[in-house]
Amino acid sequence: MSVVSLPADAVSAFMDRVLDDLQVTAPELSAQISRLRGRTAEAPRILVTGGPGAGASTLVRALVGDAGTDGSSEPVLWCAAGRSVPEDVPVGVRVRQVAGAALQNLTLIDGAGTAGEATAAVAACADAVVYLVDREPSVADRERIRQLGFGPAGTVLVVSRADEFGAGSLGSTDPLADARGYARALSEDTSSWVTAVAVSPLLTAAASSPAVTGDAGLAARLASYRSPAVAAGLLGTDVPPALMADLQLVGTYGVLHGGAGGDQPGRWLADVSGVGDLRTLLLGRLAQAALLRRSAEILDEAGQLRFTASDPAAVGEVLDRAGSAPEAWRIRLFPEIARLAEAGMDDDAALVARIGDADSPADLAGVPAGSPQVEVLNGLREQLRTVNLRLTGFTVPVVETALTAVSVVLRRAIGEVETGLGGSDYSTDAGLWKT
Ligand SMILES: Nc1nc2c(ncn2[C@@H]2O[C@H](COP(=O)(O)OP(=O)(O)OP(=O)(O)O)[C@@H](O)[C@H]2O)c(=O)[nH]1
Ligand SMILES: [Mg+2]
Repeated sequence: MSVVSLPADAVSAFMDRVLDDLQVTAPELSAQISRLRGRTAEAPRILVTGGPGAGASTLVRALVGDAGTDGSSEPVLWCAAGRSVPEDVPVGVRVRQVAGAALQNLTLIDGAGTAGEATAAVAACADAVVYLVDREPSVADRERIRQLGFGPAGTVLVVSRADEFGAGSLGSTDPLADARGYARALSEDTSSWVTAVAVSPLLTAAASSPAVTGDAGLAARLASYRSPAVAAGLLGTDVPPALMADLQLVGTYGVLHGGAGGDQPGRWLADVSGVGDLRTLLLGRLAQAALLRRSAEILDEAGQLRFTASDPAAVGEVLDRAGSAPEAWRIRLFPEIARLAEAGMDDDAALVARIGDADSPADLAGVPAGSPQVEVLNGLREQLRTVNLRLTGFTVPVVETALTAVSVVLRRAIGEVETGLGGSDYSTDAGLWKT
């Protein structure tokens, strides 16, 4: 399942526009409006959690670039130094600010294996989640992922400790490659997460440690370990002290495979760790999902402002105009997908995700791009019929809310295509895709 095809820039610009309009219309509410503005500007908050000991803290530190290892077991929110600390951090979550580039566009929350109500409070202040497993995701893992409630688009599954995957370095020729293959297979399960990746944060930590970067002889030693005899020797009791020291430095995986890194073992370790690829994912697709979720929350909160404004009608007008903008329907549909997934309504979640992802009337109608308008219209009517049928059958409130929103979008699309067919002066101002 992919993220709604609305560029992050368009979402941010839209939110700014709505808040600007509100500011002009209701200057007396500027304190509330600037609080909402602050939330639109804040970096996405990504919760990192998973099964006990799956490697969440090590991964967060690898992403943050923090070399410390104070085995603390309380949740920690890591954010950039020099920015204001988020206001709504739950009690019991420690805040750590870090200088440097790593957290300029990302805030990470180490969930520290919190369970029950504590998890709910920590999750409530996050926008998306990275869920770690160090083996096959269990039924309990899947249940936790569902309960976290970020929906497939807001969830990345990480197969962590990948250098030890399966039987580890002494079991398979290349456990990291096995872990990557397994993660690729897990990626197919789009009803639970947007994708799955394998990482080995311990290798990232090794890559940047001064002991590795400052060891001029390391590359040559790693090259000399590339023999089956070394692997067999590691199982024995009399491992030579120099080899033992290298095992501590770069781990079993580094010793057995680091020769592949040539004269740049540090860079090789960082590359194969997969943490860089994960960072790209967090700053890309997951940040996009986080932005949509948060924007929907902010629009909901902005909707409440009409009750406190001195001119409620004028504020209502601004909000109605915003609500009919091309960006608004996709932002609004987005959290419905997560709610449906949380309720176990995977088919409905997939339907809403497909609708929210559509970037043309043909796409929405489920017909090939460039199809004649009549076919687009028939496709849209067919979609609406299916949705209405689902609505008239047995439904639960979460399905009713989501599908009602979908049927509004479909009816609007039908209206737009019909007007186009009628050849009348079709106003594109109200178009679902006109930005
Ligand atoms: N081999 C290997 N070990 C790792 C890796 N990442 C973490 N570990 C080890 O796994 C153990 C648990 O790591 P943590 O980062 O504390 O895991 P956690 O999920 O934060 O654990 P809790 O918060 O206690 O649930 C530690 O001994 C780490 O050194 C990795 O990439 N490879
Ligand atoms: Mg931890």
